[in-house]
Amino acid sequence: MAIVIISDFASPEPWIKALKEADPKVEVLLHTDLTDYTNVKFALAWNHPPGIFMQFPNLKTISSMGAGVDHLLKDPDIPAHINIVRIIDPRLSQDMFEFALAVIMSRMKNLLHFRENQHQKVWKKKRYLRMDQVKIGVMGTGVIGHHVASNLQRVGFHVLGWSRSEGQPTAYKKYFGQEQLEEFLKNTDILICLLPLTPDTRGILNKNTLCMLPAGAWVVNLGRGPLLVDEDLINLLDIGHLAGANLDVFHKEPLTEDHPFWLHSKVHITPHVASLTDPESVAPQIIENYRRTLQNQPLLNLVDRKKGY
Ligand code: NDP
Ligand code: OXD
Repeated sequence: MAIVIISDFASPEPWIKALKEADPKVEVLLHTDLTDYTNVKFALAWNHPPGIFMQFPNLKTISSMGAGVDHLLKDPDIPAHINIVRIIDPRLSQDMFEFALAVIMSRMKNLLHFRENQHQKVWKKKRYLRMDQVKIGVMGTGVIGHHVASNLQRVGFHVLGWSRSEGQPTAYKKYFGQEQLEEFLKNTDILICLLPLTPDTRGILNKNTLCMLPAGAWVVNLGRGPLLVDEDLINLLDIGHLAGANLDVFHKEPLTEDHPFWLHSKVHITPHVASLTDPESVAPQIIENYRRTLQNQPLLNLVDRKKGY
């Protein structure tokens, strides 16, 4: 019995090391080294080859290597009886907060603008914004989004949140459901999108919704690329309704060489690095789910396959 890693990672060694350190007794194998597929009950996966899970007749649990599970749920060949679990990790949430804060501050203090001016040897002052002058809207206040929203509020921002359901009371003002989306967006100057990709959220950042943001708003997509309709964002940047965007996630990753985002002066790209799963930090929960799988016990961080997140 072993944990089998099925990923597109060039070097899965840090994962193997972290899992072995968390429990030296557990065997960890790469699927490319497997000879006997019948013995596998637990897989740890990221961007697996489609259909591969059909080769494991006794598989019971697949753990995502990250918070998102869209990479798994888009595969129609994962049998319905297989449990899918995901990563919930305070470090992942905190790293996301730090990234969101960095992006927001660089927008407010015009750091990207001055970097451009530096390239042209232009010395020109521009007024900055203060925390009390911008409203931050966090779209998707789940585990990560809620941490980001609460901490932005704690450091002094005016924060709004939006999610599918009303959920627990929060210190920041919370909107929920389609009916309250417009009110949420109308009051948002910097939009931080932390939604999961599901059939309901695909394309949710489109010309209709982005037009609801006030003129001069800034869009930050940290969730998944297909939440955004790329052409609609470019149009609204070009006509000046939106001031700029930070994009960390894309329809196709790596972003294709001919994509207009690369050379757009108002688009700022990072290569899906807003918050990276730290193998050391998450190994204990993976080992625990492996143990629970073998003992037929309820799993941690189980995904609702019907909801899609
Ligand atoms: P959660 O599942 O904890 O939270 C998802 C949130 O989205 C919930 O608040 C949920 O609402 C809301 N939501 C889902 N569907 C809808 C909908 N149709 N309308 C409105 N709200 C909706 O996820 P996490 O916070 O752990 O992670 C969020 C996403 O962040 C991941 O799925 C992944 O795509 C992305 N991510 C990106 C990283 C990066 O480096 N760029 C790193 C890590 C994660 P409700 O509360 O009502 O259920
Ligand atoms: C994740 C991610 O989902 O890295 O954890 O995007």
